[in-house]
Amino acid sequence: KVPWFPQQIKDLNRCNMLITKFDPDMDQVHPGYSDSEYRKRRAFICELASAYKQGDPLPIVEYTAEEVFTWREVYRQLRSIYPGLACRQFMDGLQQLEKECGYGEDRIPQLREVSAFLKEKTGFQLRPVAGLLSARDFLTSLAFRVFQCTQYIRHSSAPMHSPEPDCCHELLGHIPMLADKEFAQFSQEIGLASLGASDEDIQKLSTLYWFTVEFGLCKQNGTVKAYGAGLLSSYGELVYALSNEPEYKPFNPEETAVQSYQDQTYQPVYFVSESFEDAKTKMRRYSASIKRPFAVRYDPFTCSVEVL
Ligand code: H2B
Ligand code: FE
Repeated sequence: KVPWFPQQIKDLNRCNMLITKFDPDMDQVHPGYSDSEYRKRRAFICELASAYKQGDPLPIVEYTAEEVFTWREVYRQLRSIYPGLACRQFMDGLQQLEKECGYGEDRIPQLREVSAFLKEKTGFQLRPVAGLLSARDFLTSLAFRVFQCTQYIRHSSAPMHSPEPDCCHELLGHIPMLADKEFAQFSQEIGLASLGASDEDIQKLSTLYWFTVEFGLCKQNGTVKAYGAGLLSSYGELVYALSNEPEYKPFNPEETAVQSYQDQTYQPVYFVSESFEDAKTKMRRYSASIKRPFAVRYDPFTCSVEVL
């Protein structure tokens, strides 16, 4: 039996299954676990996301001075090392965001303005989400060029590390890449491949997503650069990934899809793509090999998925 999947963009209102693994209310090692003020603030921002329906204006959050302080620290540190370590597409996107979308260390950009910016660049739009989503629901939204984005910020005691996605991860790691046309297409294609896929195939696609969109490296002008958002939003892991310590393997979907991975600490292995073009071609071949009793096509005029 084929698992249910959304066919219209408004069906994404049903794709909101959260994973509580790294939630500060549940996870005793979360840096915010014993800070009741922080947990209250988180709950407030998460309620905005839970109440959101497709088509609503994105919620505006008035960030506190403490939250902006955390953002500033993250922004400063990361911004200073990007030029040598981030891929060209990321740098291009970030520079445009700085020029056209109010990115900088002094304020946390609002999802509403970032979404409008992306919409013009690549057709991607944002949707607020209350925390870590199930892999299926997360990947599914990519099929519609919708990126589910957390809006709360990490705890101020640990600006350089967050066990779960937060707005620093989304805004600094993911958004600049989603402003690139080719990368946007790559992301949507993973999403389309996930629609109605078996749990086993979702697991594999999720691992592929992990080693590309989150922790991917690519070659540019003979050097290896980072394009994965998990790297580009973590000072420590970004430096580590591009040192000569970790193992590198060439990106190859069949092999990458079954590699085990770490979500508590740095990755022991990273996959290097020759280029986005190359990664896209290989992913396409892989996706075509996934067995489904139907084909899907995205219709951008109606923002819906046709089942063929
Ligand atoms: N949920 C949220 N909110 N953000 C993510 O970046 C994310 C997610 N990534 N759920 C997903 C899981 C990813 O790790 C893969 C698809 O499992
Ligand atoms: Fe992410």
